Amino acid sequence: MKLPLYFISDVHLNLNDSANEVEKRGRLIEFVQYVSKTGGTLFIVGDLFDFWFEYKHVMPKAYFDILTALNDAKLNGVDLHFIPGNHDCWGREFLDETLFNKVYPEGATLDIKGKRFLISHGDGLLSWDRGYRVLRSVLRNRVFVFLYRWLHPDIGYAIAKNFSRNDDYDHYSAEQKEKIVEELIQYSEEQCKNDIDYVIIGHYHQHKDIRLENGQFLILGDWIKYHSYGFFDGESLSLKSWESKKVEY
Ligand SMILES: [Mn+2]
Repeated sequence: MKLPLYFISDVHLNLNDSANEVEKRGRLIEFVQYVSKTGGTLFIVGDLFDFWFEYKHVMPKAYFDILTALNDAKLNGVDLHFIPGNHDCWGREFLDETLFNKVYPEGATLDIKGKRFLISHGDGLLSWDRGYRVLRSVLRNRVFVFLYRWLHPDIGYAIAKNFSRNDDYDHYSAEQKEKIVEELIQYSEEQCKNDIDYVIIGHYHQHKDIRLENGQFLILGDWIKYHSYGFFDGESLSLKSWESKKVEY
């Protein structure tokens, strides 16, 4: 595995070109260009796209700028690894073979430099997510995907866009957020008792770096509010916020 390792999640790239979206993309491309200079491995831990659905011969053109930046980084020697999220788990050959070096549909457990990493998007982990876990298995079901693929792409994307519009990523109260984090810490503690050193997830749009008794737990934040990324240099794991580093190179 090429070091250093970078981890990002929950960019939620949209199909529109609003001012916010343009700013978000500019920032992300700058980050990807930075990674391209340092080299290493970039893990995208889900929900890079607010919606990605790939047809046999068709893929969305709205993401051209990001796809190009990622491909440039790859041509420069950066390895690109992808853990699909709940918004972008419908990739096919383009994501699996053309863009990414490796895709882990169910998350990854990896041994790197003597540390055992557990990396997953993190959706469906909470005890009260039971209904969501059923929905999740339907949405990832082969029959569902097969049928959805028969919709005209413009219709398929319009439906998804509509769904996503109501998806406010920061609608939990402070109390609810705390409850979520508490439960996720319990989950991570369990994992770290079972020989995992680092648990890294996204999805919850919270920005947390928590030292556990037997390990460390990162919730990666997002690229809507935090512009955050996990960083492992071979020695230690940290959670950073992206500040423009243009002047440094
Ligand atoms: Mn998610």
